[in-house]
Amino acid sequence: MVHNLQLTITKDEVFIIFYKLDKDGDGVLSYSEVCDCFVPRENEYAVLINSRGGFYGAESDPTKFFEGSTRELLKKFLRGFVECEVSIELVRQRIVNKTNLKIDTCFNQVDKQDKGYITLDDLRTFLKATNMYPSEKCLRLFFQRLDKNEDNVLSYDEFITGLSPM
Ligand SMILES: [Ca+2]
Ligand SMILES: [Ca+2]
Repeated sequence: MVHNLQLTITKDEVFIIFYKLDKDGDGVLSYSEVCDCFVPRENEYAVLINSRGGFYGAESDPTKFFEGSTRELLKKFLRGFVECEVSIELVRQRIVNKTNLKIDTCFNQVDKQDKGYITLDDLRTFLKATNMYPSEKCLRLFFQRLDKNEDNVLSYDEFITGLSPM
């Protein structure tokens, strides 16, 4: 990919992309895991991209796939993706190092009824109680980010893994 797109990227950054995309943590990226990365979270846009026809040209050289402008956007996307993940990682490290916060205590704070998992409602209620009112969209994106197996609840493991440094 690096050679193909002539993208400058470090080993750590590749690791970060891989770690984020490998949802089931089996060490390989499946087709659907890769697709997930490029499909917008907003349903309206997801439908647009998913209903678009595929590229089934006869081109055998992968460096010639996609138009120049699409390739530039792809590079921009990957760069942005990495930068975003890196800054999130820094926030996670700061949370743990500076505030001495115990993430398992946090889990219990959000999971008020001791269900052993966290729902979107739990998270909303918790944030409200701490005077934080994120937009519904932000709240959902954050929740989806942590909900790796997409069953609409955050297990203890998902919560801890999502908020702990790598
Ligand atoms: Ca995988
Ligand atoms: Ca889950």
